[in-house]
Amino acid sequence: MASVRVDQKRKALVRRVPESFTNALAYYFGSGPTDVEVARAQHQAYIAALEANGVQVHALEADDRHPDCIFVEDQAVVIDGKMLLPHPGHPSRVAEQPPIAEFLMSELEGVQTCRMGGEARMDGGDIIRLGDLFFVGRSSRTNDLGIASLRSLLEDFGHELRVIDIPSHALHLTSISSTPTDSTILVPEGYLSPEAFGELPSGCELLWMPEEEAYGCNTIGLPNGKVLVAKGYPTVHATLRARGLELVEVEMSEIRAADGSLTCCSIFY
Ligand code: CIR
Repeated sequence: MASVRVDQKRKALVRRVPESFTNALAYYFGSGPTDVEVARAQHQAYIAALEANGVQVHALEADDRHPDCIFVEDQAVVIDGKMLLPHPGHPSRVAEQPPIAEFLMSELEGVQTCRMGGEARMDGGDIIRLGDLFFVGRSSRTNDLGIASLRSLLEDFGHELRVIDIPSHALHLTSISSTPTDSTILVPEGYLSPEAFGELPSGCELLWMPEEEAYGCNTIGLPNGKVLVAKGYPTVHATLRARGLELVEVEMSEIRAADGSLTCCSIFY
């Protein structure tokens, strides 16, 4: 989940791969997963990598009625002890939310929870956080009413929100960017303009990657200072290593086939 700072990533919620995973939505990076057992093995390795690097993981059971249910990031947004339950932007994904919301409400006892109403739409995958500065993608899944709802939550904390228009050849903001550290944003050429993020706080930098490594720009900064990355993106890896970061690589091919990236598969809380 891209809405918590690196130092806040102690616990994560994931959801197991359903038998129906081959029916997951796939229009961007992938043309659909073909092998559920391989996807399960990759997902298990992802969980193991989080656990080996300081994250306590809870896995919810899969729900075969929801092929995209592993992509929990889209379903709940936890920010500094408060929770926003977005109305997911794709109708087929709306019913994935209740067990996720129920689990988080019991884990975060008494958490202040806002639900999105009316025509507001948002996928959690449209949010990234750089320290206490937030960016949200206006995308095919996230509309202005959804953004207004996020903005009102962030105003309670005094956190700034900047809106970025996501081009039609990308699904979410997290599909094409991430913050491997609280001072670094990875972003591919060919998707966003250099001005899209605005002026960054001092000491922060935008790292532009080649367009063909767009998928590799989604990473997870781990609480022990290492960075979880997808296998196979040499410029992303070399750029992060050159900044002294140690990488943990996981194979994501079958999850990418469903347009899912590393951050999509967890909610940190
Ligand atoms: C979907 O289209 O909704 C899923 N197949 C992929 C969701 C990926 N989630 C994310 O980027 N946060």
